[in-house]
Formats: sequence, C-alpha cells, structure tokens
Amino acid sequence: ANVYNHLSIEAHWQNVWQQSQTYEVDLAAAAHPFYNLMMFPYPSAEGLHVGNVYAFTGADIYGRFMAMQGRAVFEPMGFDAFGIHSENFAIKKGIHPGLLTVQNVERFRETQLKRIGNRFCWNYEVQTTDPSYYKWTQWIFLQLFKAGLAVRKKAQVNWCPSCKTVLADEQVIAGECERCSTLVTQRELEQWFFKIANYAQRLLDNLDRLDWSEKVKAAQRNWIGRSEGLQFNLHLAESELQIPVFTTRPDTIFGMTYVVLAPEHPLVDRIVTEEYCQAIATYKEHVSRQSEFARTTHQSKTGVFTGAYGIHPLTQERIPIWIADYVLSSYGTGAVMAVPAHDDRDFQFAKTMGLPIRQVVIPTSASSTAPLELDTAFTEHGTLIESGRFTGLASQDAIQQIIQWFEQQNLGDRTVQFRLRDWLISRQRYWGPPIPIVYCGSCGIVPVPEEQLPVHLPETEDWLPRGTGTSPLAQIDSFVNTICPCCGGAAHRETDVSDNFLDSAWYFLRYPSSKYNDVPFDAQITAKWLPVNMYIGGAEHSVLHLLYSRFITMVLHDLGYIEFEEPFECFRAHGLLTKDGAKMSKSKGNVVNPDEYIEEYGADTLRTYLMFLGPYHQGGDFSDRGIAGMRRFLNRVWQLVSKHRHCLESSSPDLDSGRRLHQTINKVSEDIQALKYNTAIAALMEYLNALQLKPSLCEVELKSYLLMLAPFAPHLTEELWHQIGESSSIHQQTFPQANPEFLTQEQVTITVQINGRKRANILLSPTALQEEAIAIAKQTQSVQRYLENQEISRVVYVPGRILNLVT
Ligand code: ANZ
Ligand code: ZN
Repeated sequence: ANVYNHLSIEAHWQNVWQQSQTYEVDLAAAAHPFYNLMMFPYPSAEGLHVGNVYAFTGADIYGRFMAMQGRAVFEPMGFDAFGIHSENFAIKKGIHPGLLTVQNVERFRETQLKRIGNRFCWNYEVQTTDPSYYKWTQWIFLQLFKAGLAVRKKAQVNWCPSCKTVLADEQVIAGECERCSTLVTQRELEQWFFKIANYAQRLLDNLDRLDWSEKVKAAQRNWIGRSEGLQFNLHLAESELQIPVFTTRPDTIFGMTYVVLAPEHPLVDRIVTEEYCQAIATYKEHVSRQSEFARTTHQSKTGVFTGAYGIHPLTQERIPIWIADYVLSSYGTGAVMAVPAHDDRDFQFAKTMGLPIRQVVIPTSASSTAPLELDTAFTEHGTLIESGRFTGLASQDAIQQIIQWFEQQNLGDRTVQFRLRDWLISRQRYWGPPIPIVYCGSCGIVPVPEEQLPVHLPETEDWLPRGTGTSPLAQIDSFVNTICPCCGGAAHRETDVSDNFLDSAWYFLRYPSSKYNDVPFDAQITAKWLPVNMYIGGAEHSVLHLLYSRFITMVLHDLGYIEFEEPFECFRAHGLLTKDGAKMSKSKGNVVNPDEYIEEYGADTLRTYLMFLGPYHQGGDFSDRGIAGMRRFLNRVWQLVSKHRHCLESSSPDLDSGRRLHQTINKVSEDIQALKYNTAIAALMEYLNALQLKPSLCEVELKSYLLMLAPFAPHLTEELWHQIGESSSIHQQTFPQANPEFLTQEQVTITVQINGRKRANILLSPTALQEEAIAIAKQTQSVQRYLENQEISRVVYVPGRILNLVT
C-alpha cells in the first residue's frame, strides 16, 4: 500500500544523499558561494538537545533556500568538545574526557545529526579536540603573544570553587559560574590575558555596520560599556600625593562631599592615618573575600574612613577620604568623587555614614532654585545650582565647560572609559589545548616555536581539577620538564590550558580549510568563502563567543592574515523552546528528546513543527498534540500527491489558480528570507487546503508545492518528487519564482477580537484563510498578551472583516 512511512523514507534518502554527496561542495571550484554557519554543539553525554535541533533546522532551512536560489551553500558541522563543559560531564560520569568525547561525537553525528535532515557538508567536519585543530589554536595564541596581545599579569580574577579554575568576566553570569552556577569568588593570581580591551572602541564602532539581531548588538554595546567623562587629580590636604578620579558627571562636582577609594587602591596604605590603620586593615581583609558581583549588588553600604582629606579642586574645601567595597579597583581609576545628592550608591552610603548631602542639580522644570529635601538621589540631568560660576547651566553644557576648565588649568582631561576588561584565557584544567609557552631561568617567557606545534595534551589518569591554582598537567613531570627553545637549557612548560572559548573563536575559519595541514586557513579559500554570509545561533552567546570571535578575527586582520575584520556579515539569534508552557529542565522531567519524536513522527514532522511554533527569533511552546497535528498536515501532502500524480495536467493553471500559486510563492519566499518560518508554513497549509478542493491539478502547481515545502520537509518532498517521475534531487532545483503579474491584490484591515472585545487591527488579503489570519494575529503584541496561557476554544472568521477568538 502507498502509505507515508517516514522511517523507511528518511533512512532511504539520507543514504542516497550521502552516497551521491548531494550536499558536498567543491570549495575551490564553486561559483556563488554562500557560507551558512550555525553554532557547533558541545557533544554532551546527554545527547542532542531539542534546542539544538531547533537552532540547526532554522539555519538549515535558510541554507536550503539559498541553495535553491542558485548559491553554492557550504553548511559545515563540527564539535566543540574541549573545555569545562565536556570535562564536567566526564567528571560526573567518571569517564576520561578523551574517551567520553569520542563516544559522544560518534553518537551525535551518526545517530542524531545525520537524522535531522540538514544539508551538512560532512567532508569538512572539525573537532576542537583534534591535535590537527588545536595545533592552530596554539598557533593563534602565539600570534597574539608575538603581537604583545597575550600577556601574563597579576590581577584580581574570578575563581569558581567548584570548577577549580579561574574564569573570564564574560563567564560569570550574575555572579555565578557560567558552567556550573556556583558562586564565583575572587583571587589574586598571575594569569594569561588577551588584551581585548585594546579593541574596545573598534568592537563598538563596527557594530553599527553589522547586520545582526539588534538585541545582540545591544548586549555587546552594553558589555563594552563606553563612558565619556573627566579624569582629574585630587590633591591631598596634608601631603604631596594626588589621587586620579574618574567621573561621568563633572556637572555635579560642587556636590562632592567625600571621596571613596576601592579598598585595594594602592594609595590606601600610604594615606591612612595611624588612628584608622587597624580598622582599614580589617575592612580590607573582609572585602577581599567578596565577589565583585556581591560588592556591586548588595543593598547595605559599608566602608571605613582613612583619616585623610583631599582638597576640592574648585572650592578648596577639605573632603574626607573613605574606602568602600562599592568602588571597584578594576574600573576607571578605582577612586570616586562621591556626590550623594545625585548618585544612588553615594546617597545610600552618605545616609548610612551620616555624611553631608549637597544638592547641586535640580530638575529643569523646577519652579524654585532652592535645594529640595531628597529622599533618593536625583540622578538625572537638570540645571545647576550652588555651583559657583557654573550655576544656571544645563547639565550637558556644564559637563563640557567644567571639563574645559580642568583642561585649561592642567588639572584634568576628557577621557573615555570602557567596562570591557582583558580576556582571562588560562584555565587550571586538563581538558584543553596546553598554552604553548616555556619558562626558562635565563631566557624568561619563551614561546614554543611554531614548528614544534602542537604541544600535545599528555595522556593521564590523573586529570581531575585540583583546586591548588595549577592544572593537573603540573603533576606530569615528563610534560613539565623540557628544554628551552632559546638557550637549550633546562626549562619547564606552562601547565594551564586555554579557555574553551578560544577554540570556538576561530572554528569558522578552519571549516573551509580543514583539509589543509600546513596552514590554519588557506588564503585563497578564506578570501572566497569568508566572511560568513549567515550565522544563526543562541543569544546567550552574545558577549561570549560572538565577542571573542570578532576580537580574534580583528587581530588576525591586523596581523595581515585575512582581508576582513568582521567574521559574520549577518547574525540572527533564534528564540528558545518551552514544553507545555514551562522551561525545559531535567528536574521538571519535561525535556523533549528529539530522537523519540523523530522515531515516532519523522524528522520532517519535527522540523516543520518546530518551525511552526512561533516566529523563529522568539521561539515557542512544544506540545505533543501540536506535533501530531503537524504530522497530519504532512499526511495530507502525501495524499494529495498520491491522488494526482498519475493525472497531472501539463497546461498552465487558470487565472484564479495562478494567482493563488504566485501569491503563495511570493509569501513563502519573503517569509523564509526574513526567517518567518511559521507564517511561511501557514501559507503552505492554506494553499494545501485550496489544492485539495480542486478536482484536478496542473503539474506546475504540484511541483511548486513540493519545491516550496522542500526546505522544511526535505525527505518527504524528495520522495514525492521522485514519485511524480523526476530523477534528479529536488534539493538541486531552483525555488519557484513569483510572477509579479499575479501579485496585485489589495490588503484590507481586519479587526481582531478576543472574547468579543477589539484588541488589534491586522492587514490581510481579503481572501486569506483562517490559519493565516490567526498566525498573523498572534504576531501582534496586544493579541499575544491576551492569549497568554489561554487556549483558543472557538474561532469566528469573516474574511475581509473580522477575526474573533474565543478562549
Ligand atoms: C561622580 C558622580 C556623580 C558619578 C553622579 C555618577 C553620578 P559609568 O557610567 O558606569 O561609567 N565610578 C567611577 N569609577 C568607579 C569605580 N571604580 N567603582 C565604582 N564606581 C565608580 O559610571 C561612572 C560613574 O561611576 C562615575 O561618575 C563614578 O561616579 C562612578 F551624580 O562620579 B560618578
Ligand atoms: Zn564552575
């Protein structure tokens, strides 16, 4: 019997595609290259997550569409299997990470990734754990080292007590370890850093010209955190010392009633008076145990007076100098002119310590220029009062004039500060590329010569993190002891490995060149295939992977290795999935296992269903009922083809049918390009309804239908394409083109009601069917709000007039 057996169909076509290399590209020869990239997974022991399938399917549909536009699509896949993520899994399972990685990669690739129906170019797979890959990760480290951009320095660094390693700032999320959610503490350690802060301005400026999801750009801007302001030297009252202070609000300078230094500030011990020595020492000790996050978020303010005074640069008043934990040593100059009337933290501190509060800015709309009784700080711009010759100026003007005054007096300068700090790159862990550095008693820090790369990660059974501040590699004498490449004398190796985010900061450069053994990336191939045309992935990597990749690319550009300085022309962040309205988590037991759904419904159903859940950038809610419904839709496509495949008409469709066809082509093409897969699918469902009503079908109608559905349901459409007598792959055809002559049709305003009350207006064609009307309505925010946690029980739809949803 002619039934839609997804298991045999999907296995069959996957096999055919692999045998005939349908999706492989000859990178050197291909014309019209299109590099379609998605974020490669950590091959965890838990298997491919449905979130991965969601991300990969959405990216693949775009790639398939571009291939059907005549582009040579390069869609590689690989495994990011080094790092704390994989190693923590290995610790949990009690299996050596090397062994576990081999097992996981095999399972990911063979039983999962090869079954989801993506057009992956497997010939170019990369694994970050492979010596042929990490050799070049080490090479990149060396290039940064030689350029002075990889440096060893002592600093207060983040330490995860559970992962027993230091972490970069970007890996501390709300005070917790990005990998294990343990509270991060601070330690003063000497570590390797990449000088990403040198690139802050460029990383910021380039964002303006990148075609990226706005929220990701906003997250990067925020993280880079550019502030303009004044830096001036505060003179001490009883000594020659000066303390540099950074402020973004010079207009409030007449409101400075005290000064605060970070407890770690190097001058603290020099200015503290005899009387306060003990209290200062005790407080410093107390602060050193706190994380930066705790310091900047706790409500109650603490601090200690130093006994010293500064001189106000404009009023010459004596200003007491305090230390307090809310001032960080790592930002600005580590010293703050405190203006309690206009800064929240200073306000709380002054209230707690009984320090004076002096208002010097009032709202521009205020009727009197007298200071008000403040119960919180007035932090906005306004008009200056009691500010000497600057009184009466608007904040904006006062800021400029006061900076000018300081510059004229040679007392200060206009400066720019960035939040972005250098990237802490060393990890006291086993599972990563050893940092290619040797320490020699006479030559100092010596880079491993490039021809000696890779520095192999040694085999050991003692790979557990130690918590002593060194990596397990430090216990392996045969690894540690080496010869200085410079003088030939006895030397020892660096034993830390590099951050996993360095592995992934350049993998997109390696994919096209993965066959080359003597270079990290071939110049010609790279020039041809990069920058990446489309990159799709999760927004959680906004300031981690995406920022680091931009930095490494910029450095390689500056060092003359590549022409471009931005790696990803276009980046789109996809949304997240929930299950039955709740976040998926193991503890809730509601994690969707993609394998089971592929088994039961087929990859095509899963793909199409996932893409139908909502706008791709928003994500959606997975339900078992919904996926069953999607399977019924694909069954109907199957039945339509079965019914008509032997009696297709070769003539062109009549005017009405032609309109319907071309409008659908137009809609589906536009929606796929905009990644609005859900409405593209809605249009295909609607069109299927129309085709089902017709007694006979033209060949062009049915073929166009299959071609439009092909990116979503690649196996089913390939099967049906062959059933109607075609012999080449549907995935090597061109996407149908909409004929503009058929497209003229006006749109009308439709009222959307929810339970009888008007909630929105939407624009729709007067012939739009119910599904499309509902799908469009659900995209408007007001409708989303009223439908939240509601189920639609009844729909009244009058085309061209009204849509009423009853919940
Ligand atoms: C006086 C002042 C008055 C400030 C006022 C703000 C408001 P952003 O915008 O984030 O750059 N600051 C400077 N260095 C600091 C440090 N190391 N730790 C904690 N706070 C620090 O913030 C700049 C402002 O944060 C600076 O401007 C300074 O306080 C404070 F009504 O100076 B301000
Ligand atoms: Zn951790």
